Amino acid sequence: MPVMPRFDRREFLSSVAAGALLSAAAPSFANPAASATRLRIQYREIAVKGRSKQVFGLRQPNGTHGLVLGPRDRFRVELINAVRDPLLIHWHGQEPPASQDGVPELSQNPLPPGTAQLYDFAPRPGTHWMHSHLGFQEQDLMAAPLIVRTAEDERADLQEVVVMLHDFTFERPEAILARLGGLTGSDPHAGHHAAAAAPTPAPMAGMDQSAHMMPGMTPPAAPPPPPAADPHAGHDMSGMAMDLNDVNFDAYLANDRTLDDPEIVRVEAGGRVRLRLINASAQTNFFIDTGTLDGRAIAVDGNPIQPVAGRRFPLAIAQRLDLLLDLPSGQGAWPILAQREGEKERTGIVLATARGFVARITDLAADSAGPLAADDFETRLVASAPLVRRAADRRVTVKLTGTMSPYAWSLSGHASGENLPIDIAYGERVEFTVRNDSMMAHPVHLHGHHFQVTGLEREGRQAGFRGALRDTVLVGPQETVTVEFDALNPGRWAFHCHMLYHQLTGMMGEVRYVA
Ligand SMILES: [Cu+2]
Repeated sequence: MPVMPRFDRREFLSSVAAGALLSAAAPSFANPAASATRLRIQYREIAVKGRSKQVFGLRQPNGTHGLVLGPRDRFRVELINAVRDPLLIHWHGQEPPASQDGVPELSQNPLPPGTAQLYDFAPRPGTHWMHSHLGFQEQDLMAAPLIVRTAEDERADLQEVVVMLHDFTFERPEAILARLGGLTGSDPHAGHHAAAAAPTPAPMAGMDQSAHMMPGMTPPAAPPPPPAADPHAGHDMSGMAMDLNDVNFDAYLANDRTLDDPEIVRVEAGGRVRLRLINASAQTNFFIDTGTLDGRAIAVDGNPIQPVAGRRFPLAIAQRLDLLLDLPSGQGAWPILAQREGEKERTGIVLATARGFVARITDLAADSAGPLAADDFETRLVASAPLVRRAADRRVTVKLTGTMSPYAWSLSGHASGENLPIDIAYGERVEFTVRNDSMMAHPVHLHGHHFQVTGLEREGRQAGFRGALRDTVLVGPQETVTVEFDALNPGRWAFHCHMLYHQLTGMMGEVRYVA
């Protein structure tokens, strides 16, 4: 059952009390300085489709949500826990020392309520984001943009627009996972290792097809889109049904809003816009649709690429995409939409000139989108600054396995024994071959590093290429994706599927530097 929004004055009071406690909290690895930007995790209320819900926010004292750094700035943040739960924030796309990566158990302990922590490292440029890596907090919007601008960005004559996408539920995420059949009775505050180490959930009584059809979930085999759109959509080469979405949501948000009340961004006629798109969804892949505007993709996951033209671009969970748009010279309004893969549901914002007429946009597209993993965008990408070519010192095959029923997933770099760390050594060129043996696509994320995508095997066809640098790559059902990276950031790093409910039910691994 949906939970009624909880919100009362005590939330504010507890936040104030938490603030008062801060002077007593000792940041553990550096002294807080006046130059640190304060980022306060607090409760906030948002209205979605006429109904309110209390969610999390990460705000600076001036009200800015998240963080934008300039080319000469250090990442120097005082993170303040002003909510009632322990929490920890991961700086997705950054390459900090491992102790500052914000993953429970691997990097540091969660921050108790009323405490603060200083983070201080050299930031990596690009469009990134920050989010909780603890329990279900990310689903309740404990996430915000993290943009690091370059000197070139500062010189560019264009308008930057950040668009953050979310899937949104009025339900408690714990209830969603319980209905999926995963980790019943789990502790939402448990770190990922607790989740990964949990025994494989036994099939629950009643977890049959009908259980899968309960409200809030899609049938295990999503109906394929109209054949005219894509004959292979929804099926792999053998005709087996693939699963596109395993959780339905109450809404899809772009900068916290739905299309019945979208954000209208004022733009100049004839101007140039750089969209910095962030897919901060827990469990939803999107296609970005620029409508009548020709777009040029110029960066993925914060890494510049040779421009790729188009009007429709895939954006998997946790990935980022930077698009350049040149606006026509007259007055006008141009929706930028994000459509959920496999479905008609969409969200978005509107770019509009001062006198541009903004027409109402429905939140359902005319046609269902196909599967993201069937798109060939990845193979067309070329990194602006690729890795130097060299032979791999270490090759690891990583298997993605799991099923919807029972709802249990795993990621393993070992032939036998799961959830064992993958050992690498400093200075090595490492090649991961990620083989997806399941019927669902998984956006796989490596912390603390950016890898180059160098291979894709799909439907029996193998392509080797020197693709984009990324920190998150989508591996389609029955696909194999190869990535390479240089092991230059020692420590223990999370390596996992970025679908929250997969991660919490076992698709979570570790990459570990050994001497
Ligand atoms: Cu997954």
